[in-house]
Amino acid sequence: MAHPKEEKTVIIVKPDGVKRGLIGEIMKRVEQRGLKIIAVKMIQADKPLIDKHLPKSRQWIIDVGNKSLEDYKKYKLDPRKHIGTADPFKIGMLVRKWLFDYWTSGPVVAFAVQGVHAIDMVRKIVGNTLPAKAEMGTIRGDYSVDSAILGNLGKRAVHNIVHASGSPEEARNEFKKWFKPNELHSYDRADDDIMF
Ligand code: FUP
Repeated sequence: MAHPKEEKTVIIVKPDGVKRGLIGEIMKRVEQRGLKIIAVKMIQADKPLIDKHLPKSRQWIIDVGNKSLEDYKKYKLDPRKHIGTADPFKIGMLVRKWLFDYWTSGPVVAFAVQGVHAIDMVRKIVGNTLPAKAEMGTIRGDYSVDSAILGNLGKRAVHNIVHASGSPEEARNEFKKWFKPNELHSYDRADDDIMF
């Protein structure tokens, strides 16, 4: 097992985050938490890269569909009227298709982060997947109110500014897809000895 200070995760500022000038703000929040940025790159993603990045499992697609359906339930709206179905798998498949357009609509900035409980800490900084549900103080909560219902109405993915690996397995896979081993750097942060 890697030392807790060496846990690594991937953050990707999505095209809306880049176009809104939020790259620096996102990096600042990561760095001020005591996490170390060990790689940074700007990429214009294409469809094959995003196809590799997005999970393909039936369960992930159903989970995405269910995220939408929870909102319809909460606001007592009928998903059939917006997107013609209430089937989580069908909704998840539609969202997966819209995600290609979103992810390739401009450059993204991928950065690799290392530090104590990096995966969970970064998820906390990023906030809930759906900005309308994200807490204030998180990136998604502070910079967006977009929702699944609004996205579906516009036949587009939710613009949630940023992606972050959700688990150690996801982080391992995302490192392979977004970075070459020689793109990851090693250095000491000056505040390391004081913080820990
Ligand atoms: P996250 O890890 O927070 O990015 O969330 P997921 O891996 O579950 O990814 C699902 C992606 O689908 C998110 F970017 C949000 C998007 N989504 C929509 O665009 N519409 C929906 O109704 C539900 C999810």
